[in-house]
Amino acid sequence: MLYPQENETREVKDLSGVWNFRVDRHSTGRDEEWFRQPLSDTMPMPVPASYNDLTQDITIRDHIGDVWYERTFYVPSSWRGKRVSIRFSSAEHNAVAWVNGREVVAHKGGHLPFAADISDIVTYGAENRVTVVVNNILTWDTLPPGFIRTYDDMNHPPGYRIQEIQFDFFNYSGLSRPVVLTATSPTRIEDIAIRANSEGCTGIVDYAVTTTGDSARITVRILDELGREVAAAAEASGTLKIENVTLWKPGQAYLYTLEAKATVSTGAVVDIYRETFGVRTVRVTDTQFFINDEPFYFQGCCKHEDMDLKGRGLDHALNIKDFNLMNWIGANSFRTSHYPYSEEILQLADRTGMVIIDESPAVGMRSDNPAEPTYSEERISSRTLAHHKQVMRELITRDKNHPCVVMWSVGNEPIVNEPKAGDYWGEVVAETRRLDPTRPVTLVIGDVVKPAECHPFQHVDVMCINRYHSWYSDPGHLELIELQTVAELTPWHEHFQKPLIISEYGADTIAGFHADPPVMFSEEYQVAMLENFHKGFDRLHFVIGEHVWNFADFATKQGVSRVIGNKKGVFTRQRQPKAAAHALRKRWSEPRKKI
Ligand code: GCB
Repeated sequence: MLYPQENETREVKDLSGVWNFRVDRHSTGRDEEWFRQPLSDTMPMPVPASYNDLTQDITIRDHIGDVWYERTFYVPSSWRGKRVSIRFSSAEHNAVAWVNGREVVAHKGGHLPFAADISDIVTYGAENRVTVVVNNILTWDTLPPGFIRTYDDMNHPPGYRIQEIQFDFFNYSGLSRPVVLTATSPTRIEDIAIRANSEGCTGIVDYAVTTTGDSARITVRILDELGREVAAAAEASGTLKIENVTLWKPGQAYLYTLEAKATVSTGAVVDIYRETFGVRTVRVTDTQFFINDEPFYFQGCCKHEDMDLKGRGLDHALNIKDFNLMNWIGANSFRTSHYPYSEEILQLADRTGMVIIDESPAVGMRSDNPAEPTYSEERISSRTLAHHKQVMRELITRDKNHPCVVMWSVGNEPIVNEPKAGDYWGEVVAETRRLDPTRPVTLVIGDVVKPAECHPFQHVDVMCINRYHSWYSDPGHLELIELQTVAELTPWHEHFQKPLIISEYGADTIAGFHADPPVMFSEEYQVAMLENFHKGFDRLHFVIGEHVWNFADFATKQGVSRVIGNKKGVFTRQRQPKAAAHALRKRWSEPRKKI
């Protein structure tokens, strides 16, 4: 699914702004067909934004179920005869949309785009209405999974229920990314797939342009950053060569543009799309990760899409600040923990040379009852697997052309030691590889098990392991970290002969709390913890990366171990540095030495 683009053949109308919003408190809206008429009893709500933190009403923040969004929009008369689509960049987590009372699209799963052709439904030169119901309920069949716990006891009112989640971030919901209208020719470029490699000084660009509508002749050309044509062809698919290619490198981005044109039999150019891409190679050995045949060491922090008030809502100012902070701290990469981030974030990464591990929303795949298996028809089932494969398809369809994406992460911290974990993750990894044989695949694990008990890792290219020595285990004992890191990680490499990234390590830290000698939750403790981990990493030749948990403090569900959210950020939620940010900046600005 191509990103909405405005050019001489395509128009985009952004529907961002203040929409009408109504919480469906008794789940009656679908039966009462609220989409038929303008919504009543609404309140204003911005799009894009998560709605949860924007009112003073705790029942809206914690609402379980449907919420309704609606707005009117104008379709210009000049769009008559065009293919008019409505595109939602994401809705957390399930949505149905109606235009002028007619259902146009239903989508399962958050964080990924969906669209509908509404050419025959809209009224041209007049006002139209879009209504969207967004549902935030998570079940064992969704990603992330969750379940509704209903109480039947004296301590809870009749029918009392809560949404149980098994992940550590707030279940923000709503229309968190833009909704746009697009107008293109009915014959149009539907997709462009680009795989760009290099051989010596030559860039090898395999491309395929697909169209819908009447048959069209496709011509393509590749432009460099100065707009000079460096290759061209008159076929919809093929291989193009770029002589003296400039590679896309970490921290030194270089983007080419593949311009595709669709021409119909009259000779008219009916559609143009310009897709940026980078030429780079990615390769994994048993101890290293190569980008352009140069060893790459991942250094950075895992992130969240998270901010005060707007939750997970797209915010360009925040994204620019985050990239500037990552640059300032010396980070060269991050993982989109624990779901696909907005397309706009990947565009920034492409442009700045930030390296991305692109993660699916498969987080919290664990049984709620240790006596019961995770992988069974009651929990993570064949239905979950089918949906997981569908999500990988949508993710790869969306992100395949981004040079910043160097690896897919199929999930975070599932149960790994049940024998069926091997089958489940084996299938997800195989599907991911089938869809994209050019990028390595990883899975992030957190459980402390013996390597032989970790069934999914036989299938991945790179092992990602989260470790919290001196925090969740041996709290307060900083002196154990280096020893435990070396002693525990070495057998993983011996067993699997694959490189390893420490994909999370960190300490909750309240900005402004100080204690020396260090005490948990103080800034000094966070610094000392990270430094002790680093001593361990630097002794291990197969460790190919360190991603601190987390870039910034973020909102979570409430619980006794969370003081107004997770405080493991090296920046506060408002993006001010804790002492750890300065310490990381020092480490990451110096050449890395392995002992
Ligand atoms: C983890 C999870 C992450 C949590 C983190 C923590 O292992 O992957 O989502 O936020 O630990 O702080 O506990």
